[in-house]
Amino acid sequence: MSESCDLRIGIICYPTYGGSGAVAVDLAAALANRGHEVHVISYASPFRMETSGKLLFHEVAVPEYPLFRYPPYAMALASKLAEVTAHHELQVLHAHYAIPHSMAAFVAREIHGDERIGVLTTLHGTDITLVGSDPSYRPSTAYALRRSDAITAVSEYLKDETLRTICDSCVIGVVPNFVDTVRYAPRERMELRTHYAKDDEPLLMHMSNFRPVKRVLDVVRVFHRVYQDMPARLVMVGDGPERPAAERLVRELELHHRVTFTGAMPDASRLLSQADAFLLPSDGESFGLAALEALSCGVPVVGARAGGLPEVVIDGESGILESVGDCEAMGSRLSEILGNVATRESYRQRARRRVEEHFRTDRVAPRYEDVYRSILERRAHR
Ligand code: GMT
Repeated sequence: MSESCDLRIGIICYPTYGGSGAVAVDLAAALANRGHEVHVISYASPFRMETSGKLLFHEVAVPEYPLFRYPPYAMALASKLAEVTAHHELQVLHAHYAIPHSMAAFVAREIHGDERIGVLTTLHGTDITLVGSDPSYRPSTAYALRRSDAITAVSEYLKDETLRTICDSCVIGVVPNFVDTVRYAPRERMELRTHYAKDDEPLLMHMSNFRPVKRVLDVVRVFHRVYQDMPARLVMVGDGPERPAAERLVRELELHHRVTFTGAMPDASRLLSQADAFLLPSDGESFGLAALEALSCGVPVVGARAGGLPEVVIDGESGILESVGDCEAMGSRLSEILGNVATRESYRQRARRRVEEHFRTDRVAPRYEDVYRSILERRAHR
């Protein structure tokens, strides 16, 4: 285990429901619990952050001005970072999601004028695969990576994509995402489940921001295939651009009495623990945090063999992975599992075990501490 105690760390993230913000905030809490002083900096308080003596939040104010068609958030962020760094003597600035957080961190270091401060960039996915690789952002993303003292990616897949598309000379470590195994835990059947399914009806679940990458229409098609074999139910948690199309398909397939769209939920951990399977057929998920949360609840995951998901879900053990779009294979294999009590139970157990062995917070947080310490050691000798 790494040495514990007292680093002063700034964590920069997006505060919204996206996975990168959730990971950043959970890491901040874990580091604070391990004795570090952690300052989270963003334009709004992240949705599930609880501050304490060791865990503080600083809001970036972005003033409006008629001249600004696009208010320069990165500059306001750099100013706030410089102020917090000076005031709290931060040693490391940890940018979650490269754009524009890493760039703002270098500027803050220069404003503050202390070359010993380290900058770590953690890549989460779309900061490389969608946004960072767009010609509008690619050169500045590549520059941000080259200037970071260390770069981590949440999966081998994302590391390889970054080397291939943005920066082939970068050195990138892989630190996987992690999950709170107490909040996301297997639970007995609860009253809550009866709102969505009867006792003998398998309950399938999907949870996302309903963006095209999530392939929510495939979620409906997989469910439709399962429904041919058994009286299952589907709960769709979240909201986003593909929701109307998914609702249309549900009606076309006459599944509307079997499917519930709940909209966004700030904390779906209890509901997730009531599911019999979690569907995440995305075509380019760099990691799939929601899949990890499902596994932690003992819920097997059905998804596509794409992106970083195969690093999270083991096909035939903790879930099912098929080619992108092969809803027939995903649905028929899921039916077999759900139709056999012993098989279903062994998937549940292996799902939970996989998380306990590889993705527990107390296994992953020390790896970030190691990265911080090695950065600081290198910068001390500059
Ligand atoms: O795509 C999302 O759901 C949001 C996005 C984000 O940046 O918040 O998620 C990315 O980061 C998550 C946390 O590391 C990963 O679990 C997701 O797989 C990743 N999304 C994609 O790669 C599409």
